[in-house]
Amino acid sequence: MSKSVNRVKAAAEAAGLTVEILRMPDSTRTAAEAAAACGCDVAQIVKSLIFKGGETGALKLLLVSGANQVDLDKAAALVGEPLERADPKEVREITGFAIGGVSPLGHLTPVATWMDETLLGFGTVWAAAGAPNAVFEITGTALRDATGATIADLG
Ligand code: 5CA
Repeated sequence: MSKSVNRVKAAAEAAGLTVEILRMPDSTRTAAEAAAACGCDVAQIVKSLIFKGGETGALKLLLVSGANQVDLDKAAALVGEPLERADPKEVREITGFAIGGVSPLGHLTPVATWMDETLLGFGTVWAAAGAPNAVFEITGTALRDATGATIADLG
């Protein structure tokens, strides 16, 4: 298992979660691909999107339902500063995850996190586990608790 997948596993265990990380035979790099691989609705896929604060330069993590597009004005109001898309190289260096495999859990650096309220509307959701073919299934409330995310209307 890759280092970044192991970090997700360790973070889940540290949070008291019993999650099974699945390595899929097909890509789960995008929400649509992940939904096809997991056999779930795209709305149940957790997009782990990294943005950068325009004032502080700090990275922010937005966990967004695959059915929704982030409303950057709403998100900026929640976060308290304008947001821009983070550069993939910086994402890799600071979070330890490459785009397509960014997980809600197991970041190298602690990151302030918000979670789309839509994700609480399902029995379970599926999130990336540190690689573009690795996922895990979790309830929305467990995901919120494990990440310490603030629930918000992000779409
Ligand atoms: N593994 C799946 C879901 S389980 C996944 O990681 N989906 S994702 O939506 O969280 O990650 C793909 C996202 O990465 C895209 O929605 C997009 O917002 C972002 N992304 C793709 N290309 C770039 C890029 N060049 N720079 C910054 N972000 C990017």
